Order: sequence, then C-alpha cells, then structure tokens
Amino acid sequence: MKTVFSPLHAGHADTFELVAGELVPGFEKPSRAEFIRARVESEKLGDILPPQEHDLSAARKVHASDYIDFLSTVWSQWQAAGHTGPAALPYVWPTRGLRADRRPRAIEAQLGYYSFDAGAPFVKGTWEAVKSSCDVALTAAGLVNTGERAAFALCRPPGHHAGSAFMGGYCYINNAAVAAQWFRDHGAARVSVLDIDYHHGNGTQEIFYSRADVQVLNLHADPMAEYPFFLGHADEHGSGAGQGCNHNYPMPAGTAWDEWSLALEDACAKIGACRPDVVVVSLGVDTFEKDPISRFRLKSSDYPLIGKRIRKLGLPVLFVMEGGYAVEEIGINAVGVLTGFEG
Ligand code: Q9C
Ligand code: ZN
Repeated sequence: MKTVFSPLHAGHADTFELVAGELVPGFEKPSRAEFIRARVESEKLGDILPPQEHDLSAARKVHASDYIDFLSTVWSQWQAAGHTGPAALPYVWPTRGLRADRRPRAIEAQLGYYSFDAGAPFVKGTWEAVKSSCDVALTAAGLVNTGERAAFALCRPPGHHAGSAFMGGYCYINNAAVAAQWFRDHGAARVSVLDIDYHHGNGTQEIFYSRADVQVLNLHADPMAEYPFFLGHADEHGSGAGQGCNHNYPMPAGTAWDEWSLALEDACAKIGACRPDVVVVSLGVDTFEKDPISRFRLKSSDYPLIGKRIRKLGLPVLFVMEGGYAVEEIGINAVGVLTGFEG
C-alpha cells in the first residue's frame, strides 16, 4: 500500500490547549506523524509519496467558502491585530442568545464564529499544514481512483471534528469528507465513511447528515461522558434524504476489543448493505489502552484485526489518519491496521 505524506505538517507545532483549566502543550504534535512515517518505512508498507498540490475547490465543496477563506488568513489577521500570544485561540462563541447572523471584523470574534471549541489553535505554520493535509488526502484518493486497492493518507492535522463551517478538536479541514466528496465527483455513486477514531466524528456527520450518497458510520466513546459531548448519540440516523444513512455506535469507558469488534462487525454489515463504490476510513488509534486522553482498551495486537475485517468488505479503501496520542505506539497501531489489511 502506498502512503502519501507531506513534511509541511511540521509547521503546525508548539500549540497549546486547555486541560483542566490549564494551558498545556498540545497533544496533537508533529512527532505523531513522524512516528507513523518511520513505522511505514520499517514495516516496508510501500512507497511514500509527496502530495500533489490541489487548489481549494475540492475543500470548498464540503466547507463554506468563507470558512476556507478564514482559515487561510487567520495567522495574517492575528498578526495584523498586533497579538503576540504563542497561538491564536478563540475565547467567545455566538451561542444561544447571541447573534450568529453577523460576523464581526475582529479576528478574536471570527475565531469563535468559526469554531465549536478552543481546541484548534493557530500558529505560524498552521495553514500550510492544514492545506498540505488536505492535499495528502486528495492525492491518496487519486491513487485509489486509478486502481490501487487501498492507499494511506498520512494526514496531519486530523480532520473529522471539522464541519462545513467550523473547526475544533485539533481539526480544520475535514480531510476524509473532502476525499469522500472527491470520490463522488470522480465516478463513485455512493461512498461510505467508517470513522473508528475514539472521538465521535461530529464534523463528518454534520457535513453529510442530510445526504443519501455518503453513508457515515461512527464507532466512538459515548458523548454523554466524552468529547465532543454534543453529538454522537445512537438516535442520530440522518435527516431528509439522508434518513437512515448515519449510524452511531457510542460505547462506554473501558470498552475493549470484545465489545468494540461487535460494533465494527455491525458497521461493516451496514456498509455491505449500502454497496458503496469506495470506503473512506477515518483512522484514529486513540482507542489504544495507553492513549493519554482516551478511555478505551484496545491493544496493539487488535489493530491488524481491524484491517483484516475492513479488507473482507472487498472494496477499495482510502485510509485517512485522524487521532492517536500515545506517540510511542502510534506507528505500531496505525500501521498495524494497514498491514492487517494487506494480509
Ligand atoms: N483539552 C481527535 O482525536 N480533547 N481530536 C479535549 C481538553 C479534545 C480529539 C480535552 C480531543 C480532540 C482528532
Ligand atoms: Zn480522536
């Protein structure tokens, strides 16, 4: 299997996030991608290719155009405002009782307008990394569309929390959603997105919620207890034409392979029934027992079994990297899925 990877991810570095009332170094850090790349090499998974540059038209098909314009100008606006803090972060949101029908000029306000949390910090190299991550997904999608059985988009930053017009949870552009839409625009009648990251992929769900041409399946921690809290319940099945095309599998803290694999089995049966032309896997490995911010208990030996089950679908697959914060083992676990797929 070929991997697409961009060194530009490394510019998105030295970020910060709020944990228990304290501003701490971000868990979503450059070494994540470097450990995965090193494991792709040592396991001889296949060639590692740079992304081809794409214009932003593919991203604008799932994201609002003004949101993409915002992302590409945050850092320059932040600097023009004279701010000197280490990262641009929102601190005010147009929630219930406030007006979201007007977008203030101030960059502080725009950061809140286009986000649902303070979990998507901007630093100098963030936009270039975000853009390259999207290029990585589109380039790997192109490999699948030209006949590769599967490809690995080693995306960083991740994407599945980003919605049509909001960032959050370390995510800016929804790489998996952009790729799914790209497949639709390049010959696929139906696409399934299988999201196995520990956190519910609220952005992907929001983007495709009313559509019948993109099925979305999410295996994740119960939002009653875990981030992103405000979406991801089992009764969210889609709306309008998309009714019945969204499937959530919320699971409690402590979930291990025995229970998790039953959800995977059910999701795979639903993918089979949908008969998509291609599957996009949002590949998070923060389900790992030693993940520092998560509470599932998958073991390293479980990840190849995930790949093996996905292989059994008998469909072309694009793997898109999402979360996973146990940096020492992130390569073993992510590449474990891919080698399990290869058999
Ligand atoms: N800072 C992905 O795995 N956690 N995003 C907030 C307090 C947010 C995870 C905890 C987790 C976001 C792609
Ligand atoms: Zn996650």
